[in-house]
Amino acid sequence: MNTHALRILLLCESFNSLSQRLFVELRDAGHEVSVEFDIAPTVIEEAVAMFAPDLVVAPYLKRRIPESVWRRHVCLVVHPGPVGDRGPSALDWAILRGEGSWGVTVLQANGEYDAGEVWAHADFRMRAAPKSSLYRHEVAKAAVAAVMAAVERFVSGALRPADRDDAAALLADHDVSIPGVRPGRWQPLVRRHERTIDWMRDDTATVLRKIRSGDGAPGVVDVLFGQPCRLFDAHPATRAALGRARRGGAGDIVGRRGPAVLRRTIDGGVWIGHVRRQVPIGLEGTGPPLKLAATRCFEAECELLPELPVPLERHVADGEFSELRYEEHGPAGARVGWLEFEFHNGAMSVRQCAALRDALRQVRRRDTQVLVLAGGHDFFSNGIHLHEIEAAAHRQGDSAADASWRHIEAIDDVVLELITLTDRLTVSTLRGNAGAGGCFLAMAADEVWAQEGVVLNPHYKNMGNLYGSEYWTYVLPRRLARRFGDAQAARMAREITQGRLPLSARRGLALGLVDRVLPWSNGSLVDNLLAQALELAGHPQLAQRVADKAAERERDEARKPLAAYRQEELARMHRNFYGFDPSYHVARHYFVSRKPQAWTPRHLAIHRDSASAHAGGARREPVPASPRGPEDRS
Ligand code: COA
Ligand code: THG
Repeated sequence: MNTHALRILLLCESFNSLSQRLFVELRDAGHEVSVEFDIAPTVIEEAVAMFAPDLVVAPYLKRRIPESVWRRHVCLVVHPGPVGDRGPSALDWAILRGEGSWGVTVLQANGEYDAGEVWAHADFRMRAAPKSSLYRHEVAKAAVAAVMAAVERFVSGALRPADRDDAAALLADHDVSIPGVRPGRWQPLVRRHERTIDWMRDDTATVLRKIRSGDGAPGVVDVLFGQPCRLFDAHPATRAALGRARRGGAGDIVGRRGPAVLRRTIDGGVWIGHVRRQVPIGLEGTGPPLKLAATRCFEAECELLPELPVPLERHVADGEFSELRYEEHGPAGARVGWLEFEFHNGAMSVRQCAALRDALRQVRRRDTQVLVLAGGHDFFSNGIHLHEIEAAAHRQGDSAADASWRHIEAIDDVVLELITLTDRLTVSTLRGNAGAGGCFLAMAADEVWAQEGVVLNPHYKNMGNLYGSEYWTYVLPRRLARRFGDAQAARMAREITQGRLPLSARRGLALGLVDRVLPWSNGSLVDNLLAQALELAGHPQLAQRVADKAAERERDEARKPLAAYRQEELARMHRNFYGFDPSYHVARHYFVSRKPQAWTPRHLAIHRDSASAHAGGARREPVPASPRGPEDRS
């Protein structure tokens, strides 16, 4: 047990990826962590009074921490900018200005935004990527490093922030003018016109910078097919794609591929993957403005555009934008198939599920010993596409329930394809987070390898008590049983799915949900993963493992057919979709509309849980018994 365990209150706008990441890291480090959303200043005051935290950390907060709180507690704000930077649009500006390096600063809240004393900071090199992607990778990693350093400083009794001299030197390094540890460079909120694209003037690099700076929110206000909308998810187009597209001038839409439309710029072109249509004035009641694939949002218009497909098997270096990509590595007999599916936000529509299922059917005919399901760069998968489903509620002759049903059948088909691939080993590699059905999709493979820092949410309950499918009732207990035996597995599966807390990759490893955690290294993650997959493919015991796997599948099928698991899960899902209790539909509507929450869920706000408040005790969570057996436990 950590003798310096602190009670840490996380204050955030919502339980987003950064908040979740800090939550799991702080808990893994032995601290007792509770969460409160910024509902109102009085709610924050109440939470602080109930939890009596040693430390308050604000990873994602847009409003002021009340004076009554920061005067009495050390409140550390995580600012996604380097020392000296201040303001609400830090990363947006860094992208717009093309900064080469950036950072995260942990500073103490006081009466002025981001002007308090610096406790820790960490820097990173910028990458040409959307804001959301930088936020999920570089910012999250730097934030963890800086928060951990600040917490250590707090624990070690150095209750003062970094030495004033130290901080002053840092500020000088960063060319900040205000002396005396008073960071100075205030950057205001990015205004709409600062991102507006001038298609007649802006080159491809500028267009990409503008769209990336506003991704995933608030997007770039523009017009497509005469309709006002916001643009997201932009990728540069290759010469090859432009050569096959319709002719046209800058600003013209000249082709489509998968979710995206191709738009010419003055010196090339960009793919625009996702858009949010502005709801016309007077029609606000017709539903929330949803972020959807561009080709889905403008279905009729896109039918008139040439489709510009690319083959599934491609090398990454060709730079072609596409959701699916496959390549092979290694010698015959020890070959690895590498299948990436880059689905925006990890959300999987019926179209995307079908494409992935077809890709799996195609690549299973290839002579490979290991198939890697590489997911996407930012997410492995977040399960069925909730925005698509919501959109169906507003389509004539369709409904959210019907769309949910189609989606769950489609993703189940993907999982089935994977489970029944018994003539080789399969590995899911998690380069980014996985949630809900996406987590169980990963676990349907023989092995799960995760990058350090990945956060898993292997549960559905947060989505209005959704029961879930994706054969989770097969794959989750199966995984746990291999490590802990049948009886334990059932209990742990219940705790994981009912507890509905995020888990770090390391915690996943301890629980048997993950088989390998890849530590940060200087080399590329993909190279590392590939090297390990090649080693597995060439392993002398591989043939035996594959034979064992096929035999296990046959035994499992005889004991209870996969069709039975699916049928039982879908019977429960049918009730969620079509039954009397609308919880799932309500939760989904709130999720896709990004409606502010009215309260913090009880499983996060443990200070509101009377049993544990003031007890100082750790939260209950799935605990694997010692692998040596229960008798060893005392
Ligand atoms: N369908 C559609 N969109 C999804 C999605 C899904 N299943 N999962 C995530 N997204 C979108 C969010 O709407 C958000 O959109 P944005 O581009 O407008 O920002 C974006 O992905 C990122 O989501 P956010 O919640 O901000 O990301 P996060 O990394 O901070 O949190 C999760 C990740 C998994 C906790 C959260 O996205 C979640 O709960 N997703 C729902 C999972 C689910 O219930 N799936 C359906 C059951 S199978
Ligand atoms: N001290 C205190 N509370 C804080 C911070 C602090 N709360 C979180 C905050 N830091 C994080 N940083 C900022 C910096 C600027 C703004 C918001 C959070 C900001 N907000 C605009 C406003 O309030 O008018 C609105 C902008 C928006 O809509 O995003 O400028 O250091 N006590």
